[in-house]
Amino acid sequence: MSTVTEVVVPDIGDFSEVDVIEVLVAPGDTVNAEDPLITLESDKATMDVPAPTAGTVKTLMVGVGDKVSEGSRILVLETGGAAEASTGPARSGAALEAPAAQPPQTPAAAPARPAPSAAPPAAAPLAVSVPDIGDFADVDVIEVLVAPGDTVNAEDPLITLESDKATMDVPAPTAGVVSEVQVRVGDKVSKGSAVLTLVPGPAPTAPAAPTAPQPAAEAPPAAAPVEQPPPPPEMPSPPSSLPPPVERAGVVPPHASPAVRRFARELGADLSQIRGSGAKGRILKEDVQAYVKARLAGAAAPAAAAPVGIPAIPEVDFAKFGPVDIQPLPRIKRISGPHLQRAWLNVPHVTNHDEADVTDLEAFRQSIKDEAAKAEIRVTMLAFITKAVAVALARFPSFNSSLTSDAQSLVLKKYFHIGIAVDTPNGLVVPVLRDVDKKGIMVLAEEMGEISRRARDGKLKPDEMQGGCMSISSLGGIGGTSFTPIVNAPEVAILGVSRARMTPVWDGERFAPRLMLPLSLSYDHRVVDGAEAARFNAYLCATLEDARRLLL
Ligand code: CAO
Repeated sequence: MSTVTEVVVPDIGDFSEVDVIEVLVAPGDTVNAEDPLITLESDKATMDVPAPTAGTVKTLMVGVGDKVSEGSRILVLETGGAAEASTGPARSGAALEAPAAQPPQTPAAAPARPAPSAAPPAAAPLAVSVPDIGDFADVDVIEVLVAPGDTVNAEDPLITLESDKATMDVPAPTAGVVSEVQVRVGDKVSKGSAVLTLVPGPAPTAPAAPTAPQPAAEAPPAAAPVEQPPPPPEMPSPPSSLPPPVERAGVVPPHASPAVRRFARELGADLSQIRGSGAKGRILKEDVQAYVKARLAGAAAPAAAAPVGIPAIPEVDFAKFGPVDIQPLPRIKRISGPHLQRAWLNVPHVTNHDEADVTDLEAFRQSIKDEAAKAEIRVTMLAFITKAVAVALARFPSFNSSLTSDAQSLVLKKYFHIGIAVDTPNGLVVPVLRDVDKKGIMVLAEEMGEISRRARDGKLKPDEMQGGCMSISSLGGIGGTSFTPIVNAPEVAILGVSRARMTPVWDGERFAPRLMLPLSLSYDHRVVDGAEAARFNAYLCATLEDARRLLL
């Protein structure tokens, strides 16, 4: 039996009206207990609100840019029954009755620090300790932002702490000069742990000490929604039409302290584009600086960057024409959308259409179906097509390549990994079958069944969606006569498969009924010429027409 649970913002200390900077789930998503649902950011802390229990998101009540406080409604979660079966049991059953019963996830959201005015008389050293950080203890010090001799303003960040759910700055309780620092990166601290000694003094007129990462600026603008990290600048081109690997999928938002986030925002740097060099990939102030420098020098804009100046589609108030309902896109679509657009804009696409006579192959497939079924393997045409693509890639190496970032050379791959687009309730994902050239049809069919099952259950691991040489998008089980798939860049070709149909084919004397399989090969015309593509597709057809060729 399923239970409906309303998830609300837990105790976030003294803070209220905190910005929602990321919404990490969409209606229909299944979540495990403790999975982050939304990310909040105050001027001192960034924190995730986790799922109190496993379940399926039914209704979402917040969006990026909303302001929330303790008790604000976030979403409705259906727990138990089918919802829980697919996601595993919640860590704590109590949450079923008490939706917001999670401990505060925002240890530093309310640093109970002395007010700036509480500074002792001038020159009396002030011991600064870790404020009330909620239920958390032994939290990592991930950054020490000041050194002895530094002058700080009240509220300047001194150190940054990080638990598994929140990143928070400990701010200066008053302006002054740091006389001694008592913590180091890597230390673990709890409420009351000594941080440093400060000799209070008048607020400096200049910006804070050079090591403090906060530029002296007014409240920053609201954070932009965090986009999915694109590929690093050295990658030949971004992922594309098909959903990107999970680590690019925005499942893990960029990791950075509030001070670094603020710093990045003020420089207009998109954190999602920056690769963190800190522990666990955390983005440091230096990473933001390096990124901005590189952008200014033009280094971060690869030759194949998307063209600029494309006119935006004008916004329309659809409600003027009739009733409307606005629903957020599922997460996978939000992630794959920008990659599809990048691939579409970057890759000059051409699609070659051909047809393979698979009459004999289908007869062979039918003949082995029962044998395979005994081993619980479902052999569909796709297993043969995948094998044939690997054979064709060996024959036409330019298809098994990627352009380098300067678009001057080809990276030719000596391995044969094929991505298979799988339709899931939340959108497309593209798991990759490895070393297809070394595997037989039965093994490929078995692996295909396994990865599609896990894709549909949302259980694929990030590395299972990486490293593909070419992708296949098969709509053969659904229908259609042809389509134009978008190349999954940095791959250079993708094969679209439509439904095979019994067709009258002229054999020189008469029309014969033949099962014809439509194959639509989209390719990057910078790498592949039209004639080469026609040859590749014809070779593929010939291979499928005589399965013995799969052995060649
Ligand atoms: N012609 C005729 N019949 C076909 C066929 C084809 N090209 N391809 C599959 N079929 C048949 C299968 O044989 C199966 O019938 P039986 O059960 O009688 O054997 C039935 O259609 C269903 O097949 P399937 O879709 O379950 O299996 P598959 O191996 O062909 O495909 C998978 C697996 C995961 C690729 C597919 O389920 C899927 O998700 N396809 C959608 C991919 C997609 O959305 N692409 C669009 C991307 S846009 O760029």
